[in-house]
Amino acid sequence: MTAPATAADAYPGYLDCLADADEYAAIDVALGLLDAGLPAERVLLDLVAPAQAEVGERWARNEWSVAQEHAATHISERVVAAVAAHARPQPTGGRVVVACMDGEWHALPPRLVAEVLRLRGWQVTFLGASVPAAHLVSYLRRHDAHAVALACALPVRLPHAHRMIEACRRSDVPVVVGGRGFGADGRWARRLGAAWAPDAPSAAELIADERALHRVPPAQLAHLADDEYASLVRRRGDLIDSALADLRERVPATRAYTAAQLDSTVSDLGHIVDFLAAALYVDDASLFTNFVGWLVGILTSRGVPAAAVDLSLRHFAGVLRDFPRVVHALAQGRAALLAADGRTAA
Ligand code: B12
Repeated sequence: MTAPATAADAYPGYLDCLADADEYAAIDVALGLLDAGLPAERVLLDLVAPAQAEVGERWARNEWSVAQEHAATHISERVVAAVAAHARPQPTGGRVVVACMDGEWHALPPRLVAEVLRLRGWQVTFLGASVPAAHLVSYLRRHDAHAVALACALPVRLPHAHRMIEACRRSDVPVVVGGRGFGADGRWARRLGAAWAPDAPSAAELIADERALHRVPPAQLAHLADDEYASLVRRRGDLIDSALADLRERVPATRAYTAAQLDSTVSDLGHIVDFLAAALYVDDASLFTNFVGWLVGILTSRGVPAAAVDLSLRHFAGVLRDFPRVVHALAQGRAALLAADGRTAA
């Protein structure tokens, strides 16, 4: 049988390598494509990137455990390293620093961006996951960076992202942001006043375009003056405690939860509050409704009824009734829950 020459042909076999946790076979598939003449950029973006998205879908559908996801992600990282080592382009451009926002552990997506920038001639320093803002800024000051590319995969990190973007700006280094955390169309990047790129090739074009790089849209965050976001963040712990007490009262089965079940309930309640806070920060209820749709999918595939989420949304709406933007986002969230769950909430 001849080796696949296109990423589409190689994709099913490559996914099998990830499923079998066979890193050597996965590397062989990727290097085979390079040998067949496929550019390294295409191997990274048309093979490794969609396979990682599929890994996420399989985890979300509860078909793959966290351990299988970790094994597959580790292999993808090895494949990226092998492709990068194979290509070794000569740098012709200035230095671009690529980093994840503080608290952001999805390092592989910006790693792909970093490698594409390198392939296109930039000198790239990849700082990896969760870089504290102060350390990033002092790094930028010491190195003469042409631009910094900041990654955010989870919308919940947007308030941190904003602080980081501002901190980088104060050191006069142009910022480009990207990652699914900014929304599929980059709408939350525009809200924060940041230049956004949907993918690695667009990031490379933006970074090469001096005028576009320095044309920064103004942030649209006047709504933060109402203090709803800050109040919600301050009350985070109390909100989780009261929602848990409410669940225990209304759903007696939750009183018999194991420590692990209790942990994951507390973590889900934390997620609800954090996504709600992020939606308030960018003043966009759709950030919260997307999250609710996602959470319902995750829970139902694990046998947890979506009604439990609805109870907590109603609880928060009662406790936070004096906050109009919170009430609006929660109402939209409940509507999204109904749509996702395909039933009428009690
Ligand atoms: C691997 C993985 C992890 C690994 C990351 C390890 C690593 N080294 O990266 C680990 C285990 C750490 C992890 C943790 C979590 N994860 Co995770 N993870 C993933 C997964 C499966 C793959 C990520 C990936 O590599 N994607 C491939 C890239 C190529 O896709 P991409 O993001 O679209 O990237 C392209 C563009 O967005 C853009 N781009 C991306 N970054 C950047 C940056 C810049 C600067 C620019 C310009 C462009 C750009 O260019 C890329 C290439 O063209 C995704 C699924 C997915 N669909 O991505 C979930 C996913 C992102 N994770 C998810 C979740 C929920 C989590 C956790 C909260 C789970 C938990 N309960 O703990 C934690 C959060 C950790 C944290 N605080 O950051 C959810 C997020 C859902 C949501 N509602 O936001 C996803 C979508 C899974 C799912 N289907 O539900 N995760």
